[in-house]
Parts: sequence; C-alpha cells; structure tokens
Amino acid sequence: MSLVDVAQSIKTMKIRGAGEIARAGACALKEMAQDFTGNDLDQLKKEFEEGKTLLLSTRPTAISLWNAVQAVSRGTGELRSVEEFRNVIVSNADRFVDRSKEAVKVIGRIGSQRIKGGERILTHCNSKAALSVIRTAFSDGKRVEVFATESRPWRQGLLTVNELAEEGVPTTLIIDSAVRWIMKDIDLVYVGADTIASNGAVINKIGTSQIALVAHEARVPFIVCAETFKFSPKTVHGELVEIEERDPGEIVGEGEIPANARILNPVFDATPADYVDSIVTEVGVISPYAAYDIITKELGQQMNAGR
Ligand code: RUB
Repeated sequence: MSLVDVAQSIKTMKIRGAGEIARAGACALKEMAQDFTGNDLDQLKKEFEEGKTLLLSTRPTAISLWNAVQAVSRGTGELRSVEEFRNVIVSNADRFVDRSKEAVKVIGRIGSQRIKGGERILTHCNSKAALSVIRTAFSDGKRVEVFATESRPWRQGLLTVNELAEEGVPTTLIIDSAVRWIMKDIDLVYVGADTIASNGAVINKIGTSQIALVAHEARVPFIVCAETFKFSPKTVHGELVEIEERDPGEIVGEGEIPANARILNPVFDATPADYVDSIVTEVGVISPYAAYDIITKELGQQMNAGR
C-alpha cells in the first residue's frame, strides 16, 4: 500500500487502534523511502516531510502515531545521501514495529499476573494491548469470562467478541449503557489507551471514563494496558490532547432526526488518573502518576536509541 493509501485507510478506520495505526504509519514511511528512486536527497526529504504531515493529519488523538513518526525520523537530520537516509528510515521503522509488537506480548505477560482464574473481566472497544492480557491469561489455563461493550458508533466491541469467542474465551456482548448494571458482577476492568498524558489522564475510546467512574464506585480495579509509545511527550510541554470528532453520519442516518438538531460524535474521552488503578506497560506496572517519568526517562531513552 502506498503512503497515501495507508493514510486514507487510517482516516476511514480500515486500519484502526492506536498501536496498529502507529505500526502502519511507520511501515508507510519505510516503504515510501524504499520506493524513492534517484539521488536527490532534498526531494526525498521533502517527500518524507509531506508523508509525515499527511499521516499525522489522519487521526489527531492517538499520540502513538506521532511517536511512531518521531521514532522513524530519529537521526535523519545529518545524513548526506539518499542511501544513508533510506537505510536509517528502514532500520528505525523496523525497530519501532518490532518493539511495539514485542511490547504487546510483554504487556500480556505482565498484565495477566493479576489474573488468578475465575475472574469476570470487562473490556471496552477493541484494544490489542488489553486483549493480549486476556489472551495470555486464557492460554495459561486461567478460566476467565469476558464482558465486552458494544462501543458505539463503530461497534468495535463486536471485533472483540468475535476474536475472543473464536479462540474459545467465554465472552458476552453488552450495550454500552449496561456497564453500571453489570459492574456488580465484574472483578477487573482492562482497557487500552490512545494517549496517556503527563498527569496520568488516559485518553481512550468514548465511554471509557464512564466505565472508570462506575468501576470506582463499585471498587473494581480499572487497569489500563498501554505500550510506552502511548504516552505523550507533547503534554509535558502543556499541549492538550485533541479529542477527535467524527462524522455525525456515524451515529444517525439521513432524515432520522430533524435537520436543525445537532449531533455530536466525539470518539475519545479522558479518564483522570484518580480513576485508574494501574497502567500495564512493557516496562512494568506503573501508577498513572508515574506517567511523567515514563515520558521523560523511558520514552526519551527509546527515542534517543536510534540517534
Ligand atoms: C480504538 C481504541 C483502543 C485504543 C488502544 O479506537 O480506543 O482502545 O486505540 O488500542 P479506534 P490498541 O477504533 O477509534 O481506533 O491497544 O490496539 O493500541
């Protein structure tokens, strides 16, 4: 797929999920560099910058894509030839993709330690990191039962149910508004993240913060599963996380409500750190209040590694 096609696929949700869009973005930049012909380094740099801008314009909320673009760009400033530039992009992109895939596995191993067997787990949307925990527990022989929210309007919960049920995990689909009703029977909540701010706030699929509130009320641990590249260096410098709003047509069909009625379709929300029990990352389980440390130490180190 060309970079333009990848960008379009991310925008239209053919490629979705914060980890997946980050990996797809890194691969698209790599392929763009590999496909470049000729010896004009300035032209390659120009196309590379345009490619980055296009990718970053697709979905504004997930910092994972921005971190992926930064990781792929690392160390390219001083290069003097097309070949050198291409080689650095390719190895940066490969390193990012390998690390991010490995991170999902490690999160599965670390996060599943908390599961002893017999738990009823609630999850929201369709997060590879959160499902890695559930899958790992299940494949380790721990008897778990999963409740998956529908996650309107895109209904990513159906992906979750299909994936887990096919693998044999006992799974029940619930509508989003049934969360408070079911919470009395839930032992643990596992969700993913698109972005984690330096103050520990977790930005994830719309409805996540309501689930966190309900879990808090019922004293059910609310656990976030997120690779370190979901943490936002931008928030350290005071930038707010932009919440993507999508087409109203995702919620209602034409003519279903009067033309003078407004429709709002925010697709992510922010859960304050106070409602987050812990965050499972590939470098360990952390408090949400350690987000700043992850950004400045761990993420900073990873980013510098390619220099
Ligand atoms: C997906 C979503 C997921 C996070 C984490 O939203 O909110 O919980 O992206 O997913 P969308 P992962 O479907 O709008 O992209 O753990 O797979 O990165």
